[in-house]
Amino acid sequence: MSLPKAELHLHIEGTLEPELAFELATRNGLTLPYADTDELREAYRFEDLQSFLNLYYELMAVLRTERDFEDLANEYLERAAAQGVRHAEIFFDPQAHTSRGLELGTVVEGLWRALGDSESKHGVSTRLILCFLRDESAESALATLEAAKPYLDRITGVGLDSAEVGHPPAKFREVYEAAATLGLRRVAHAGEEGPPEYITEALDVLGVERVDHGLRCVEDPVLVERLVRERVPLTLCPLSNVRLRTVETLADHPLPAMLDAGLMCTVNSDDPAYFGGYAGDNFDAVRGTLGLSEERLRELARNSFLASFLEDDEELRAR
Ligand code: ES4
Ligand code: ZN
Repeated sequence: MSLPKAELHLHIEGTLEPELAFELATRNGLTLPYADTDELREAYRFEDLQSFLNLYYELMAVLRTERDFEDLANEYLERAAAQGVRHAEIFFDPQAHTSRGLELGTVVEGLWRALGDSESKHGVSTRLILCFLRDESAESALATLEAAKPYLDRITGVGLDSAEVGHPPAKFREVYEAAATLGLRRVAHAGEEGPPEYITEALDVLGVERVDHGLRCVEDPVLVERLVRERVPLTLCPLSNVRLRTVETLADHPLPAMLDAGLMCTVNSDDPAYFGGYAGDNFDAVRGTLGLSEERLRELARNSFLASFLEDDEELRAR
């Protein structure tokens, strides 16, 4: 099945497939602590978000040049297009690269080499969303936003990711205010491993327009009612939730109940190279295991365009 859809929750660094990781390591004269792609794939058994993040940050070391970021994004866009993705709002983690000595320009220019002609080459329109690492300081986030100023013509919004528990949204109030003043759109991960209160805080303190994951809202009926009333989009990532053990099995995923409650859900892939599938694979999984009707699947696809940062005319063309 290849329903036209928009991908709204995708970390570009999480699209690094083992084959490309080895190719880039070789190209950059680096040695990975894994014998081959099979051995690397063996390491993709995660206990929780942190155990995944450890590998995610470790493997990023192979990304060094503009061309590396270009190749990474091109491979993603090609795979996404093959699964019906017509529009992709792509997260990237500048601090994970600048902390290794890379220039922010290397990352943005490299990604842009692929994103710049994605519409003509892959039939996929794109937006870039700069994410702050919430387990780094608020000062580091502010410095990152400052460093991004020369590239704001290519950056649509800001997000917040990495280790959630212990790093509540309010820690980033100031940088989100600054981002809003610069005309940037705002999203944040909340309620993936963190409590429902973090979702409320992301809305009230950071002014986010969408909540990434938002899964744990189901624990708080009053919050669910608010999210329904305000039509706040949630960018759910079912296969990610299974791999990071946020839900026990896919069959236990609350997506059907969330849709029945009237929440504006979207289905996305998060870190597809690590979690076993791209956007279409996530759609197939929820259709197969959760038994969603064709009508529900069409609703999810429609929501993905409505919740996107496309302008109305672009949105109509994309779907
Ligand atoms: C992430 Cl699944 C997830 N959660 C939070 N931060 C992330 N960064 C990359 N993937
Ligand atoms: Zn994510």
